[in-house]
Amino acid sequence: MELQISSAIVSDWFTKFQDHLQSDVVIVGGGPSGLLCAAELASRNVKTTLIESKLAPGGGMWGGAMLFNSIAIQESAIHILDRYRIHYKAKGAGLYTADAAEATASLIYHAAHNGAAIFTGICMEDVLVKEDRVSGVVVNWNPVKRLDMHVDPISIVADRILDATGHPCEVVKVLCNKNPVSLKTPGAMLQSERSMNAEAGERATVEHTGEIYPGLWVSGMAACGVSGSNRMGPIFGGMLLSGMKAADLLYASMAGEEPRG
Ligand code: 48F
Repeated sequence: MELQISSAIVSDWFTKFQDHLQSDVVIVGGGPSGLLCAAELASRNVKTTLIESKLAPGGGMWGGAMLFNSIAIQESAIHILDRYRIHYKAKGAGLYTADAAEATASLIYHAAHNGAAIFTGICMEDVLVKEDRVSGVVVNWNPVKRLDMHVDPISIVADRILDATGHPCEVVKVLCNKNPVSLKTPGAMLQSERSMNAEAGERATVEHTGEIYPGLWVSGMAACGVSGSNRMGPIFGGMLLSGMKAADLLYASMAGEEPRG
């Protein structure tokens, strides 16, 4: 019995990983924007891989604000809560709250259930750049990185990578640190996140969601940070709208291609 249990797990995981070494889209970071994008793309039959460095996807959504695990969402994103069957309560002035655990769990469930391959405990440490285009990500086990073990990574190939790593915007950072690139940002360079302004930040997150360098898209807080926009604090509508916009743009960029999914 023990042998069969081990064999089932090992063969299942390796088959999934092998199958996703080449994907249509690789999403780095399983916060709200990355998860929503994964759920939407997978539901459109796009072969989607999501890499999350922690054990549980969800990013900053679990914690709400200061560990108060309720999240605030504005009116313009309520249709997404309806779509994902997340309960919410009206709080006046166009604001709503939802239970952070229910909301986060629903996004994770839908991403996985719709067919995105989610790999946890794995982090992106570099990108593949070929002919001035990002064409994949270089990954390793997060514990390997944390223990500072000298172990080489492996690569996952995809024509489209989404940086959904939140505040650290790690994919864009590594691209800029290692390569002389010109980004589609103000000043053509990596900007840094500005202080909190909820309305401006929410607007900017959605506005700056898009392709920032050939083959590399940004969403959520990463879209905000790389464009030098304000953080928005504990309101999540912009993250959901950004994930939806990223999915729409990525999907549109594949027009005419045969999805692998
Ligand atoms: O930060 P995060 O939740 O990203 P987001 O979708 O949402 C931001 C909000 O949670 C909140 C906010 C708005 O209310 O300001 O912060 O933009 O999730 C990012 C995920 O990326 C993972 C990280 O563990 C987290 O779950 N991540 C970060 N770096 C890497 C990574 C990496 N190098 N490789 C893999 N995953």
